[in-house]
Amino acid sequence: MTLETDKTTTRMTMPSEPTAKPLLRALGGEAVWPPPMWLMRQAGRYLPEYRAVREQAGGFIALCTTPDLAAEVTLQPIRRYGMDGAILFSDILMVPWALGQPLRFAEGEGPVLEPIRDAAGVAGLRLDQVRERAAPIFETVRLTRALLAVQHQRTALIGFAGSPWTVAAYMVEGHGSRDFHVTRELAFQDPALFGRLIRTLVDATTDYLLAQIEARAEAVMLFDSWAGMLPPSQFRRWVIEPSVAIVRNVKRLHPGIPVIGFPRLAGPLIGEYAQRTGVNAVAMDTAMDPRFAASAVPAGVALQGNLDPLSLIAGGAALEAEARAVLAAMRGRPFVFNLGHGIEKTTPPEHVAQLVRIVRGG
Ligand code: 1CP
Repeated sequence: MTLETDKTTTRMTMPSEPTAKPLLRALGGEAVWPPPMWLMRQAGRYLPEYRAVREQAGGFIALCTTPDLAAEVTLQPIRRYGMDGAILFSDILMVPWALGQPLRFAEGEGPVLEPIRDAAGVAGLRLDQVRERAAPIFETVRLTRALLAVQHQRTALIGFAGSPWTVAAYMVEGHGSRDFHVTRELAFQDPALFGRLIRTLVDATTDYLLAQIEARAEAVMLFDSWAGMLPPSQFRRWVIEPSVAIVRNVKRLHPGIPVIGFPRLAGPLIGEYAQRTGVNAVAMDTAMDPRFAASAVPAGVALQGNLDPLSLIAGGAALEAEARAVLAAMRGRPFVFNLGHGIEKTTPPEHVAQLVRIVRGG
């Protein structure tokens, strides 16, 4: 009951004039049609102009912490396709980096961190340094917003962070993994220690998102890519509860900024996630049936997703059929067209243009 009241209040404080950006209208609970669209990982290696800037920057962290270059790659897909959303170019692992955990992006093998698995490791994290270390990322937000105001007035800027569970999984494991065994074991074996790590991440993530909003991000997204590997009891404890806290913290200061949650592979728990966390929108992964999500998630909460990125590699009739199926399932409700996971680096850029034509045609 309290949650419902909160949501109503939130909606009323959101921009609702017809001139508001389509993405913000949809996230505010309006069934905008044709739906606004953007794509997860829309800036990236499938674009030749991204590869050029990436090379110029030297490394991936250098790219994320050089505002001119990060703003430039954020805008590249907007220039090409006129997307309704621009997502800050950064990475979920920049929060551990800002907390002082050594991080590098190894060519061809993804992120590598010095694993944290004991009390000393957790105690060594520097919450007090997050704002200062991440300052160039907030500067990218400020710069991108200023450039959008001049060049692309209908495009809204989305800030983001990883959710505590997913970020903790990389911090404990030290790298990507198919099953994050070490992390899942630690959460069972030493929930007090793991809980301290999660609480540190709740605080760091709150601060990091607030700073992006202060730099004028217009919406924020919480990526929980590994939410789906937990049993329900652990999902409630490590995915839902920390997300409840972050959404509450953000809404307390910025009730009008919509929050998108992405509990990837949450399956039937998607409804409970939507109701408990109070997010304005839930991003559906590729495996989610949009019709199930529409029945499980409250009607005022927007849905986002969930085209299979592999159909985007295929293009042609396969892409058209898949995109139309998603559109048909979502017609009449607040919806943002997107992929069910990040765009693949072998995606032909012209297939993205084809998708934009399909979605804009309604
Ligand atoms: O060399 C390169 O260019 C590095 C590739 C790359 C890119 C383009 C990485 C390394 N991160 C990013 C950008 C990124 N990552 C964005 C930018 C905005 C966008 O255009 O969408 C965002 C939102 C992310 C988020 C992210 N990073 C997630 C959550 C979403 C998802 O895809 O599940 C995760 C899990 C990461 C970790 C990460 N960063 C990079 C890689 C290769 C990975 C995956 C590692 C693994 O588990 O294998």
